[in-house]
Amino acid sequence: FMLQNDLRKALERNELIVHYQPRYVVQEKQMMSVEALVRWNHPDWGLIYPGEFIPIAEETGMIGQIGKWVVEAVCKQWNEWKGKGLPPVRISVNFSGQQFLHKNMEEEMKSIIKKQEVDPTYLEFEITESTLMSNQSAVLKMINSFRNMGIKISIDDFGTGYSSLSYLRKYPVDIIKIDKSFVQDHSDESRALITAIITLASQLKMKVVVEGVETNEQWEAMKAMKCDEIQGYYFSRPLPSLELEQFYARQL
Ligand code: G
Ligand code: G
Ligand code: MN
Ligand code: NA
Repeated sequence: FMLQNDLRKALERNELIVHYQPRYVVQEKQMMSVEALVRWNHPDWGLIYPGEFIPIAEETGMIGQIGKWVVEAVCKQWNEWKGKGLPPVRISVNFSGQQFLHKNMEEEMKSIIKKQEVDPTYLEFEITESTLMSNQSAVLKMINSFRNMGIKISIDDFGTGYSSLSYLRKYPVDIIKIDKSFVQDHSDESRALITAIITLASQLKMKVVVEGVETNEQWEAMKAMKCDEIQGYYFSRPLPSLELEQFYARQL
């Protein structure tokens, strides 16, 4: 319907924007990476969130183009911050399953990274358990080739899908992002699961990010549990790039 047609024009009209949510590294006591979250600045409807248009992009086959646009925008941003003399931050980008397995994705990512002259070790691609479940050999191949390029791979919303443990054995991922539902439900069971995931990840040489930390109590609890990184409204909401820059500069 309407949004669908508008989305086709959104790219050429430059209506997509990227917000950045800081991630706090517990050991370093500072922000060292950010998650890129795309938004659509619609001329009539205002800011539209990805939950509303990413599904449309998938149904209409525009997800490949939008994904490329996001990675390119992120690379440009990384260079802009570098040019301003800020110490480099790692930027993570969300990939839907369809997007991760999109035809020529590997070559296209390579060419964007080369053209933008970004150090790929500062990029991270987030995929979900449902992606890991889909076309397993193709997904494994993509993970391996991105990691060979130096890009980090994380499992997003960890714990909300299925068979998490077999995926940890099967796929060489760098980071586990524990879904926000675990920290937000204050049950003993959820806390025990977070502890168990942190222990397991450290044995597997993977890092753990706890998402959705909103209160001081949750913040202190997660620091005490020695997760590697914390992301959530308590530290910062996702911010427009200029505000992120100011947020980052304040800690330097
Ligand atoms: O920021 P917000 O809460 O609106 O994000 C909602 C969802 O949209 C999250 O699940 C996030 O992973 C997804 N999302 C945000 N940016 C992108 C993107 O660039 N590509 C894809 N595929 N998903 C995104
Ligand atoms: O699915 P994914 O993890 O990519 O989605 C991240 C989404 O979670 C973003 O849209 C972001 O706005 C949202 N988010 C980030 N921190 C918090 C938080 O502390 N609480 C809640 N409820 N949502 C958060
Ligand atoms: Mn994410
Ligand atoms: Na998540």
